Amino acid sequence: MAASSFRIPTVLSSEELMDKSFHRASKISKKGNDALDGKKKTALAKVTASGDIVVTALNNYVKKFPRMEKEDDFLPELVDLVIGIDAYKKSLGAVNWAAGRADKLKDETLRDIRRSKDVSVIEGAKSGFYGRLSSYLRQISDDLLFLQEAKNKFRDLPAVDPTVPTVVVAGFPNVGKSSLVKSLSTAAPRVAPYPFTTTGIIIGHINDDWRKFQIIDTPGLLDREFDKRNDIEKQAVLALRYLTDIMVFILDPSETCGYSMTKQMALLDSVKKGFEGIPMIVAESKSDLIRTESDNLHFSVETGDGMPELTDAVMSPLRRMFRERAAEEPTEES
Ligand SMILES: Nc1nc2c(ncn2[C@@H]2O[C@H](COP(=O)(O)OP(=O)(O)O)[C@@H](O)[C@H]2O)c(=O)[nH]1
Ligand SMILES: [Mg+2]
Repeated sequence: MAASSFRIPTVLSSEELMDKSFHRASKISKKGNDALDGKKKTALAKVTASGDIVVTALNNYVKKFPRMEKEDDFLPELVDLVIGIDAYKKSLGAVNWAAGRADKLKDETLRDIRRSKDVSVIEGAKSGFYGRLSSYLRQISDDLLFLQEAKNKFRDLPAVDPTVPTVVVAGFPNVGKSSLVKSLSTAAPRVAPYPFTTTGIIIGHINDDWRKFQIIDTPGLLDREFDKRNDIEKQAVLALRYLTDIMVFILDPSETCGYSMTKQMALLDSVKKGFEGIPMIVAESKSDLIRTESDNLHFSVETGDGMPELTDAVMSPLRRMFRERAAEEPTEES
């Protein structure tokens, strides 16, 4: 994965940045050939140190925060939902602006100090520098706070690779979703945070020869009718669309899950509406208990009945997607 949230630096507030830069400068004192020369060298060193601290920090934020372009492993749609892409880009732009201004200000101040032959002019240039530097930082104080909040929110985004074809499993609680995800995953699935949920999502990986797929179990997200959700939950469900390449909807005709088939069919309709345009495989679980005559796939994780057919139904379209995406990707050598 390319960018990860742990590489995103902690963002200092404008006051903290200013304090840091003042503090560094306050410790600097240089000797000169005479009083004027000493003042000049000290002022040059202070302005350089202060300016560099601010410019380096700001440039580092701009560089290390994800750009929300293709190579970032955050889903832009999720970032938009959780952080707001426009506001995010605006804040990064403002920080970039301030870095440029601070850098230019530093250079101009150093030039003025170098040319000066008067202690009071040197002092004036220096205090003017600090005044304008803190003014630039004050102008981006909201942006810095926004980015620090964004950093915290990035941490809660699921680390899914949007380039890897992904199957999402839906259905009422206890129909057998987790059992299926476990059975199809090559290694033990791991829990990843997901915005607005306390349970997170469970991501399993499927290694198919050299190819990799993801299979995602979404406790609490796709196990209730859409209309019955609050706005935040609705958004969380909608955002899931962007992770989903194929959906497997599980019906439990044994009803040992505790939900009647009528209720399960209603949920299926609701999920279908929310995920229009995304291919859906409807599969009936627990075929060791009951096997209906329906046209749906039938399977049992318990006995393995129907598993080859279900696996094939899931993997064929994933393999096709993998080939399509591989064809779209630029080659690595360049
Ligand atoms: N008889 C039978 N029980 C199953 C099968 N698959 C899952 N179960 C049981 O159904 C219950 C719920 O399964 P789980 O995978 O946790 O469902 P989830 O809530 O949809 O994730 C558990 O007690 C499982 O042991 C199956 O193929 N046959
Ligand atoms: Mg489960």
